[in-house]
Amino acid sequence: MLNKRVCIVGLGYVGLPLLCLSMEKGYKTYGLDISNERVEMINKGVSPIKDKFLEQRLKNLKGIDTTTDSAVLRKSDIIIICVPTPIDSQYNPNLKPLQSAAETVSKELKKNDLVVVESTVFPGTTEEVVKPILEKSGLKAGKDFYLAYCPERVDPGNKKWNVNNLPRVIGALSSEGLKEASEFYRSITSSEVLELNSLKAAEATKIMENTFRDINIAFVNEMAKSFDIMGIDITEVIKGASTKPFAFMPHWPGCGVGGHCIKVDPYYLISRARENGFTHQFLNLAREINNSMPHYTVGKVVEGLNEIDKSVKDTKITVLGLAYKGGVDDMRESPALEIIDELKKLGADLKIFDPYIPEKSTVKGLDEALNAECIVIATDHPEFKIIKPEEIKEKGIKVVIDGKNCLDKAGIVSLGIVYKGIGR
Ligand code: SAJ
Repeated sequence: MLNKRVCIVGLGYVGLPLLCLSMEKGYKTYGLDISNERVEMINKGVSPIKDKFLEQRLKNLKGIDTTTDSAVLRKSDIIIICVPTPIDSQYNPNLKPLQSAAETVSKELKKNDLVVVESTVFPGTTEEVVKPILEKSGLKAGKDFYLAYCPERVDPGNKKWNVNNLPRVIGALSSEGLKEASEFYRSITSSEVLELNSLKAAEATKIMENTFRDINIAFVNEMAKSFDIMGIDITEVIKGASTKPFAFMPHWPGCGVGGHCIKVDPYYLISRARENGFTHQFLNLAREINNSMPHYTVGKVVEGLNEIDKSVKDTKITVLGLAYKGGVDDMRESPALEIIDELKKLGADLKIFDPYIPEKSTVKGLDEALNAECIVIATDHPEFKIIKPEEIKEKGIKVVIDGKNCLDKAGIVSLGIVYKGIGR
């Protein structure tokens, strides 16, 4: 297998770690991306993605060979497509990056190549969208070249699970393709590689994993709204329920669900099922509940300021956090952006601070950010979790809206400051 040459198409948070791993395991590995800037950085051993693990790996790699020239595919036997599969403003799947990557691969496809798609798609995409494009090469999938699907499971910022040790599932068009793909993935990961009986089963696996997470978050978000009215601290209840050693899996309420996975993937399934005449009521409801959380959080700002006889208009409010989750610099689909938009419309005198995204922050540091009458935690960055109640008091902050339930509520309330969490 090691004599096979690998090309990773798309060098983002999925493709780049895979390129590193493939090289570390001894494969001659090329990288292909559309961004010159990204390719130049990577070839210098610099990661375009802020991730300590990845930055270190790139620094230790010798002979990094990435390019924007698709001719590199002619030198490759195993081609792994790791391009984004976003949604558009109407929440419809946007397969353009995947289609364009497939067009590029198709032009250079050779007999006996193995093409693997890792991007998250709806069941049927590899067979109905990617395969026809690849077959424009004149080669027949399953006969002249192999076609497989192996969903990416990269969790940005996760210290425990990464591309080296994540279990993988694989589906392929033919049994030979399944064998080829499994052999490759078994040669690079220390974990289980499960062979599934179809491309669609593998595509549906990833969608199910992430949809499962979305509905569980919607469940706790709805419970948070209900418990808030009943004066029950939902974080206490989740801690309580988590002592049950089976059949309960904690998820946490918050100001909304962001990111390019959990918020996006359910729409891929919803839209595909709709085309097949099935309506996912439950998935749609979960998306509605999660999409309602940014507005719910702004409602808490209005309520909190009302308690000190103030309105949002002209009040000094700081939104802490732009990223969609703590510890990352990714703003894609971030609920913070919706909260900011709504507070701006209400006339707030707004400051924004995210230590991971200084270029979009309106202040340079946390100290300046805390010069406000009201603060709104929109991202659970570690730097925000350690903000002490005494510090809040000292800065003269009167209202704290904790969109991630990550601050010391009791301490803040004991200092006479108005605290509103999400379900606490
Ligand atoms: N969130 C909640 N409550 C929760 C968990 C998350 O409100 O209990 C919010 C986060 O704040 C964020 C969004 O949901 O805005 C998504 O958070 P996430 O932790 O799911 O992070 P992602 O989007 O990076 O999801 C990735 C996914 N990994 C892949 O798709 C390969 C997902 O499958 C993982 O379950 C998730 O990481 C993880 O477990 O961390």
